[in-house]
Amino acid sequence: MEQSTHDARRLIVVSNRLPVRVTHEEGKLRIRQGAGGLVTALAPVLRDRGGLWVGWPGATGPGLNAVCRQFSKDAGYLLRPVELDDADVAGFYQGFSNEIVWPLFHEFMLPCNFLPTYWEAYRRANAKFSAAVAAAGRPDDFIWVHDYHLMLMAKQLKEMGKSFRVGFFLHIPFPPADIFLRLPWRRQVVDALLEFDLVGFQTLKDRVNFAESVRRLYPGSRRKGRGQVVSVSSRGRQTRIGGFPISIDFQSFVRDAARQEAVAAARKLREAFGNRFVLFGADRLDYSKGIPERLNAFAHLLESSPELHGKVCLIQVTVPSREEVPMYRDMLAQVERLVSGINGRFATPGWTPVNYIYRNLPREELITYYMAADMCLVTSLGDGMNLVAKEYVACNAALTGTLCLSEFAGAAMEFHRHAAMINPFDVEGVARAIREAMDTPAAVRRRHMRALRDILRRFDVFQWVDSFLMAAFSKRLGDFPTKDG
Ligand code: GDG
Repeated sequence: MEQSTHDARRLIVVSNRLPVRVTHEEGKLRIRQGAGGLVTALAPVLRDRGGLWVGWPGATGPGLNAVCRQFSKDAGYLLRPVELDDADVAGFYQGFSNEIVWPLFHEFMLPCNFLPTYWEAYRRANAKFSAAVAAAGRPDDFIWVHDYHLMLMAKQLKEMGKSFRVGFFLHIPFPPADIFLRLPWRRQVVDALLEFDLVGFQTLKDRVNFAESVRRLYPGSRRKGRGQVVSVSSRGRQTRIGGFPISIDFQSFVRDAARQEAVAAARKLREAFGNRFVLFGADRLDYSKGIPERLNAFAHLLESSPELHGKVCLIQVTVPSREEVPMYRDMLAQVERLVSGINGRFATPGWTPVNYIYRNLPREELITYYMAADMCLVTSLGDGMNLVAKEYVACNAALTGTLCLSEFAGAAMEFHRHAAMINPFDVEGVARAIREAMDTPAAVRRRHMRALRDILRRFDVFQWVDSFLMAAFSKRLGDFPTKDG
């Protein structure tokens, strides 16, 4: 019943970036579908309903609308580019989004730069996205807004006289109230979020944090319901809030990891490392991912366990990110210093402790590393979910690997029973987890990996889309069915 209600509606997805890569090649604009779980999960839904994706293409120039139209024809759903000017990019994207919301929501106070001009730019840019939706939307469309760049849209759409049903999903954590309430524009942000019909968070912890901020700002607010989706009412308005842990297209990773080429490449990679225990990490270069902490823990392992020299190595893939922000440039220098410090100190002929890769690998290559690694290190200091953890599990059909997972990643909520859980700030604890994994009998590893894969098989990204949409259209609160009911 519920399914048919939401199936009937056209969907408009809104995200800061369109799910495409637009590049200038030989003086012309080229457009390609971006990678990533979100677009994989949403593209078929958009195609089925004749939907629309609204966002910033990242590049601009004459011919942009034409390449978007061409892409729309091929992809089966429409792209609606929102053009941002340099001032928007500086104040809204680099400023408010990346120098305020990103650090604050990940509980890093020091990088926060609470410039009032950033707030103005944020409002202005959000209004551009809202205007694009207002112009393209039909009254019975469902608008699904993604992430922290666009928290003001439901309110702005109402101010524009539009009464769409609007849902929001936050991909990053929602911080504890004592952190969130330091935001100078906290009331405006909370008021705007409460204008959505449904606000989705990665975990119940994020939902609880949000509800607590609402309660602190509006002591008269009330919570109703139990389970995955509850409602908060404040000043006469009811908003549904829920936990919807995002996932990956599990079967596509399983398929790609089963390809003959992938199996052969993983075998070759393993041979290159011999009998060594291979640790693996892959992250965007971001302070929330705990890369220096991971390197420090690895250095501690080598320092405290000389018998492991030559027997263990770390492959660290770091993907360039936000290179225009000074703090990210500083972090790159810090990571490179740490890597060369470890290698300089411990390397011997034939053994390089840290294999450092600073580029975006093609997906097939990333999968090869996932398949070959004995342990994946996810040491986030804060993370909405962490899809690397899930992709590693999906690629480990051989059931030989161990997932080492930060208790501060959203994925911990689902995976904590079967991963080696660590506090990323505790170098001794992380080093211990690595040593223990090296000594864990194969049968125990298999059991845990199988259990992790069972969780992922049931909760994949398609189930995530379904449960969010069902919750958005249902009148009831509580839990929303999974793929198998
Ligand atoms: C935000 C939230 C939340 C990494 N290296 C390469 C590569 N990757 C891909 C992985 C994965 C993605 O990047 C990273 O996803 P994460 O979830 O780990 O992190 P964020 O980018 O910070 O994402 C996060 C997510 O939104 C979804 O809601 O889980 O908490 O911060 O898919 O595969 N991909 C390729 N080459 C690489 O070298 N091709």
